[in-house]
Amino acid sequence: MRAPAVRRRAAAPLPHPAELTVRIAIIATYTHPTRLPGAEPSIMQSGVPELIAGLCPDGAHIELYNEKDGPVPLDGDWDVVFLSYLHAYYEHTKVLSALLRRRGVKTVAGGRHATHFTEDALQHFDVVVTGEPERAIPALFADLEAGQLQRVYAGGEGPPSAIRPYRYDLIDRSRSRFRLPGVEASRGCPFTCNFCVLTGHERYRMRPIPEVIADITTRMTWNKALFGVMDRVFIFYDNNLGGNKTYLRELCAALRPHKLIWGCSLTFNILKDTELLRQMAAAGCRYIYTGLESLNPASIEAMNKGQNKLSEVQDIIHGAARLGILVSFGLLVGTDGDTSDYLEKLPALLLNLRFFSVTFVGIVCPYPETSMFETVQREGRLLPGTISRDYDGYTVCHRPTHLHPTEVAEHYQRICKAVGDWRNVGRHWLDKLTESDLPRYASTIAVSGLEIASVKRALANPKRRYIAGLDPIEAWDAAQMSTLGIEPQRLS
Ligand code: B12
Ligand code: SF4
Repeated sequence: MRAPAVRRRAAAPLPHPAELTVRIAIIATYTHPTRLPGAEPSIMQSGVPELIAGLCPDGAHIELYNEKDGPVPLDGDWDVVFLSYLHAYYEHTKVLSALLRRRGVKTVAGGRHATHFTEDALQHFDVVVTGEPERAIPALFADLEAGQLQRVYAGGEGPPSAIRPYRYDLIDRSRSRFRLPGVEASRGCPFTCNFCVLTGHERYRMRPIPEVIADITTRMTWNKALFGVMDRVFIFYDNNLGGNKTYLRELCAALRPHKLIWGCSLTFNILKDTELLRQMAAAGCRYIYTGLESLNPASIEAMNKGQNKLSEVQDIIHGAARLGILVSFGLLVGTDGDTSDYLEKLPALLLNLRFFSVTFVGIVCPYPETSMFETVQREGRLLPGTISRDYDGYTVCHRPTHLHPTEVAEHYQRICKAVGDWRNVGRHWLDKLTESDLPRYASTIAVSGLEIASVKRALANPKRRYIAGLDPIEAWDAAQMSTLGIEPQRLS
């Protein structure tokens, strides 16, 4: 066991906290939807490690890890470990924290789950940071240096100009083979979908455009893997890059001269604005992810997602493709508007629309901070035995209005198989490859086919039931929790 000493540089006078030579690891944790062990290296990874690294003292020794890329060595010589996790990774992250704390390493939790469940997290981590990290992390290091580490640092919601440049230089590409570099231009979202963890919590705020461009053009490091296909390609991490049209137009104008290729997430209303899409294409956008969620009007209404106009879906997909942008959609099953009849027909509806690029199929999840959670809890519809691990977007955690949980689970598996089927991927390639000759459009289409095929990877565990309370957590985590005396977080 090693004492959690904070190393200082040898030279006097007393160093400013900004110069502490503390040894830090920053880990974005991960557990797979199948609940089987195994990594899933991919383009999409959390950007939190390089974000927090940019807020750490100069001179600190910093290592970044994304567990999605592979296991993290827990015997590292670190003083402080920051852990970022989504709700479903909480049980696993508690285990990692316990193993690190046993060796005297200080652990710091942060993110949306830690912000909502601060008291619970305090039982498992030395420090909990709530809200955004820009003010909290420097304060934490100043206190660490002074030997007065607090238990909670409340970051709140800061001005977007406070976002510091990400430490792209610390990304280890030998571990993160496929991931693309990412940047934030905005935070929050102006919409209020009933299932979204942002709703009512995160106002839409935009960074000054020169700072975004400076990060991209002077600090970003490119992934040279895959024979140059990913060279000079990046993603925006924004939940909704289109939250303010004027800002997006100006951002595109500023990006255009740099001749880069990028992808982003934004909402349906932007996809209808052909002129704006044209400007995005000219600025290098080749990929847009949108939460379409459903092709059933009653389900869209139940989700409070009125910005999605279903009658326009087909025009939008093919209009964007002609401009050289692939639109990929996410679909959710198990919402209150869903019926067995609609879910049965869904694969056929997708086929009729020539709409093959669904890259995410999920089961709608009542995250505890959402209005959806309030409703299903008030109405006694949460399934008994639900724990945080079940909040992964692949597990039925409540009883929808018109469906039994087992029906949701069955439809979900059938739809994943249909969407991820190689015949569907083949149709996607045939349909889209010729729609534009803009540079990199073809490689976007080719790579996205693999993303579509990956939808069925969530089904790789034949024992999985996809219903809260019925699927055990990962064997390794369960064994560690039993040894360490850690209880799962019960949500119902
Ligand atoms: C990359 C990504 C993924 C990756 C990697 C996830 C990972 N390992 O963390 C993959 C592909 C695995 C994934 C999967 C899913 N994701 Co996802 N994903 C994202 C995405 C696009 C970017 C995350 C990111 O890097 N953001 C940039 C960082 C800087 O911001 P941030 O994560 O919001 O963190 C802020 C604070 O919370 C805080 N913070 C976060 N961690 C920490 C840690 C410390 C120590 C501190 C101090 C601060 C801190 O600092 C940040 C700045 O304020 C976000 C959208 C978004 N813009 O955030 C969705 C998002 C996180 N995903 C979401 C969802 C719903 C899912 C899925 C269910 C499917 C889906 N709809 O896409 C699955 C399953 C997740 C699960 N099992 O629970 C939701 C929220 C989920 C949740 N549990 O809260 C988001 C917010 C999208 C949305 N609006 O619906 N996702
Ligand atoms: S549009 Fe997307 S990010 Fe915005 S509230 Fe709805 S689900 Fe959340």
